[in-house]
Amino acid sequence: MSIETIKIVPFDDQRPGTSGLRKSVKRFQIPHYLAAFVQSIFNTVEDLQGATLVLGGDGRFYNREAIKIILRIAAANGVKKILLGQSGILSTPAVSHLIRKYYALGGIILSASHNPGGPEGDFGIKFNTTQGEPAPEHITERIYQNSRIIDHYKIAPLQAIAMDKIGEFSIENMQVEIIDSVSDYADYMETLFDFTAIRNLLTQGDFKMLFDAMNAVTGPYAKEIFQNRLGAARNALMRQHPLANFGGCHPDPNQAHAKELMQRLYSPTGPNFGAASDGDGDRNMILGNYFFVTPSDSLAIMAANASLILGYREGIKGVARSMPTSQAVDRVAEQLNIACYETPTGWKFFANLLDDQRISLCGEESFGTGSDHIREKDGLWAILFWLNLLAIKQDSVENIVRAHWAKYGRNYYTRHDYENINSDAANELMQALREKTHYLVGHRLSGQKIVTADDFSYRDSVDDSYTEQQGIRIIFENDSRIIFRLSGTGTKGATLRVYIERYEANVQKHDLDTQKTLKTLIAIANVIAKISEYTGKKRADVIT
Ligand code: G16
Repeated sequence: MSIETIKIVPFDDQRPGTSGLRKSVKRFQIPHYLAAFVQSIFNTVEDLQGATLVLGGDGRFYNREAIKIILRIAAANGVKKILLGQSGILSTPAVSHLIRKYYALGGIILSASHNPGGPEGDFGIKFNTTQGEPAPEHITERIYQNSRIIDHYKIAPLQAIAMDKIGEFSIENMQVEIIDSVSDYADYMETLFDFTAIRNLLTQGDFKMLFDAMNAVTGPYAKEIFQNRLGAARNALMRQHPLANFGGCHPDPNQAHAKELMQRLYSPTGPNFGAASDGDGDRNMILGNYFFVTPSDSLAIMAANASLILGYREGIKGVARSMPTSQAVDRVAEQLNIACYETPTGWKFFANLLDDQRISLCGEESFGTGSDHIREKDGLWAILFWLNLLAIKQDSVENIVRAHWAKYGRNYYTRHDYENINSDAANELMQALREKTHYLVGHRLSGQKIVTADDFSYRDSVDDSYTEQQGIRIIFENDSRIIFRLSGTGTKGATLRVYIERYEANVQKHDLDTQKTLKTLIAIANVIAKISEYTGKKRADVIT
């Protein structure tokens, strides 16, 4: 073996955020930057010697270069085998599934998720553990602490790496198996959903669907699942070819960034069903003709209907949502008489609840829904769930949502994002709010009494781990909420997220404009947090 040891000076900015280490591509291209972080992962993870790991990414710029470096470092650190997606491509949900299916020690996912790609865009790396879940905070913190003191990494010599053809080769003593990126995942989906019913929906009658892969990782998965296995029409997919810069788009499946999809759905001749997923395939957006389903409602509707779906026929054990996600699913859980957990933002906080079989479904307002089938949120899974539901109910997306509201009430919901603001100003805004929470309880604002004002903290009921400062909550006596939080996934300055929610039981009032009906709460949020003063912005940059 001719393993080299490369001496380095540690980097001081490798603390993982909400979902792994995300930085600009340019930062990752600095010599030794990626290698140092990968070595910190390997220094931290136990039982690495002789282990199998899964490796792949969303195909963004720098994916292939990063894979070549990671393979050489893995070989030098005693990894026995790497399962690598063909051409370096694997969606985040597919990695989670492969780790579980092949009993791997863990996996490395290369993605900055919904952040833009290309040489001027972002790159990212995250480590998932044995159950296929994002590494919990105590592991990411150990990786970070290691990254501050690391003074060398080990690497196998440079060699040609053929990652485009299914097959096997070795680097030193490590075996690399190039696997089909799609088939294991697609096979798994067939066990969870009634593909015959969905195929009938898509091929008989005049039902039309349109899926926007946003030139990101899910294109090949969508082609195999929707077209090859389910018979969707040739024109049912848009932007299905993965591109290193996502065609210059922001691969975030929401109303602001999937504009063409929105336009095509908001048309009298538009499809009955529309959907999109993000850079690495874990997020989803669900649309009907002239109709947008909020991610929070989507979770609630899934929970209410899960027992109709093949993989969940036995019923669901419990549900969980991140704190800023609307409380729509809480009402379903109450009716089903199952537990409902409220966790901090970040999929990793669901992992213990899933592993301990306390919950079957979980979701987040940030366009993420998933279940105990893997340990990541799963965009195509959510879309298949909806298609399966449409096939069973033989009704429109809009009617299904309206019937749900009629039964449970409607949680009007919006999120206002103030992007790329000065980090110091953002932290000052949050600190000022934190101080205000001490005297807000009991006060009335626009006639509504505040019953809770705090900075959300969470104690994990499975392993007793504790997390604090997870977002300022202002909750009113009528269940309305205003939540303030700083994003943990951005790479430029800070992003302030303001989440606003109001519950409406009266079915006669389920057809109001969301922004208008939440106007008073939005105004209160601006005043309490002095948003314009701190950010210099009069309006949010993105409203979803
Ligand atoms: C990541 C996490 C999600 C989380 C989201 C929040 O999503 O995986 O669990 O909800 O970040 O983002 P922020 O901190 O910016 O609000 P993704 O899709 O970027 O991996």
